[in-house]
Amino acid sequence: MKFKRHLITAALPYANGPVHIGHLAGCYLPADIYVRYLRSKGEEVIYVCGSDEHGVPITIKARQENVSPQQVVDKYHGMMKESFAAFGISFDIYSRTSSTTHHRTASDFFKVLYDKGIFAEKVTRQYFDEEQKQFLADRYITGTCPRCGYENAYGDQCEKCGTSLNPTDLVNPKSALSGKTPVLRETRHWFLPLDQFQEKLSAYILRDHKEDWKANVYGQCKSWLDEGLQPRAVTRDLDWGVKVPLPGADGKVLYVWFDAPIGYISATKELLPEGWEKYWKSNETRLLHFIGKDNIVFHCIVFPAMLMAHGDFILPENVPANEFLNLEGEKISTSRNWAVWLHEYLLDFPGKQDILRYVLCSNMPETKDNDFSWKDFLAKNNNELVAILGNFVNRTIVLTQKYFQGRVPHAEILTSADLHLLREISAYPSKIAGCLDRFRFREALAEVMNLARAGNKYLADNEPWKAIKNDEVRVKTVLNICLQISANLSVLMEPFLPFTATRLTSILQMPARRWADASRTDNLPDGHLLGEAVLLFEKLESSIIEKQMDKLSAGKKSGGHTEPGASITDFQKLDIRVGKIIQAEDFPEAQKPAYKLRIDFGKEIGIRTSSARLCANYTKEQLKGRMILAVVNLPPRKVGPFVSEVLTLGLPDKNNECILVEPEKSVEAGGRLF
Ligand code: B3M
Ligand code: ZN
Repeated sequence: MKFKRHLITAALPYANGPVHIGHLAGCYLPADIYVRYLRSKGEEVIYVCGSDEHGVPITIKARQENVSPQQVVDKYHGMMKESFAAFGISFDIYSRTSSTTHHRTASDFFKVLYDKGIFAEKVTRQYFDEEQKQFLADRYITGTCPRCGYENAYGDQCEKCGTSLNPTDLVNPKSALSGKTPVLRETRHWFLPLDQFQEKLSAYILRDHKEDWKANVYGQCKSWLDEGLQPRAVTRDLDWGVKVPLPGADGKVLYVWFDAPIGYISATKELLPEGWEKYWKSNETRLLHFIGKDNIVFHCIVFPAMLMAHGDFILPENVPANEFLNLEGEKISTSRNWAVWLHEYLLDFPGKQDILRYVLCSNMPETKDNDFSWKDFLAKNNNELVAILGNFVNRTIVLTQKYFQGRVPHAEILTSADLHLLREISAYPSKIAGCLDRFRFREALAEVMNLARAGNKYLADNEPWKAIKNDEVRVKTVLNICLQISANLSVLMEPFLPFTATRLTSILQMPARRWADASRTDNLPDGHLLGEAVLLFEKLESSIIEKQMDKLSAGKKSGGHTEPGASITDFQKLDIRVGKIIQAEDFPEAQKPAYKLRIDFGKEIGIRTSSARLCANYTKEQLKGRMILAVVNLPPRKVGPFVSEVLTLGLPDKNNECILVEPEKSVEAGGRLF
């Protein structure tokens, strides 16, 4: 191979929600398997990823949750990072695009293109919300679809008929911020002239990578190229993102799809402040982007065009994109809460991450959309992991403990069937590697299981539990071979089932081995002492299906994922105090009816402001003098023109309107809830 090192990336997930199985199966798991395989071969490789913290999805979530975009990304970045780590996704770095390094890198990248005169500057007319005084991103405009008449189509797409739209195509456009009809206003933006890269991109994709890119990826690229590429705006009117580094560009940021892929470069810089350039600027580096199919055009066309325009960086060598994973026959949907969330799985199946890794890999949507179902999850655990892999290893270890005090017996006389099996065993690493090199993860995993199957068949054919009565020599040979298979399995399963591989290595008391070692049949020397036998997998009860299905349909009704459990220290972080309302005023600027309160929390905390939605149950007069509870150590929140410093606590009445929480007996203002 002409490459000296590998730079592997997985799509930067938007930090606007937790991670679900669709994310994992789409790119993080295949990339992780691939990276672990390369490491096992002793290759020089880094795996970089991070949170995509810019763009409209984040600002939408912030509005929904009534917090700042920074609060949204802080919350989800932490949560996503934890989930990935818990599932053994072995990033060398998991960074984030709000980092200073990223802002500088993205801004410099833009500046290089600008100085080279790459961009076309254009003034266009875009929808503007006069009430909110801001330009509207496509997703913030709804209206009637000109194609099918659906009334809630978005400015970029009608979700009913699938047509992609421009905001100006909508009949009766409305701003999602104010509900008002927006007006068209002129605004200036910078465009990347993709049309000027048409020829270079065609050569890069259609000529250089026709053979090695996956058919689904190549097909999408070809149809884009056949249609003819158009210039694309790379800036937006938004106040959240990387600022456009030009004078007079106030209120403008880089389009999220311009800055996000540069995040791969920034993350590498953070990981290797001294050594990052050899990864991005050397032809000896093989750059691979693992992504989902909705990101193909950005990674295969837009980002390569940016890299070509810049000139300093290498191009992606391959972009192994997966299709989508469905759940119980339906599209996974965050908004409808039709998903299996990783943080919830961890609570329901602690320590069983490898089962999910196994099921997702064996159903990976490599060439077409695929389905995850709980019934299949149960079957794959019980009939494959337990019955084939676990059972083989367990029988091998238990019999060795029983007959040979846990020491590897010497292989005595080899029959022709033994020799045949040994040759078969030796061929597995290259067979599995052949699948992985072509990004055929399902097939690769199936081959690992075939090795365990071969072991089971060998045990069944030789019946050491019977042979022990009159032919101990034969049993020694049989168990030696089974132990060597187990040792090789621990190496070959590692990319797929890293937790189980670690457990098996410790049962075998085997020192670390590389991929190539798995073609040997002497990884465990004669007389080597094994560790304690523990089960690698356990049977699951069929009741888990019903439980998980109930959870799915309940979640669908409530329409929100549950958050991970809080610890007592989480709770103790909240400073909840009793205070006395000293003033209540109308708050006409609030979006929903509310009062502005001034609350006295005693000497230590003093007087604080709070915006509170209490209008349904209390008049201003009724509030004055009342004792309330409030969280006093949250960041202050801007509510329109007013700064709300504390969060007043309440309970819902039957109309879901707020009732205050009051101390049951008289207490001093300032007391802390415990
Ligand atoms: N955040 C979209 C997504 O999560 C986008 C990927 C960026 S990769 C540079 O699907
Ligand atoms: Zn439509």
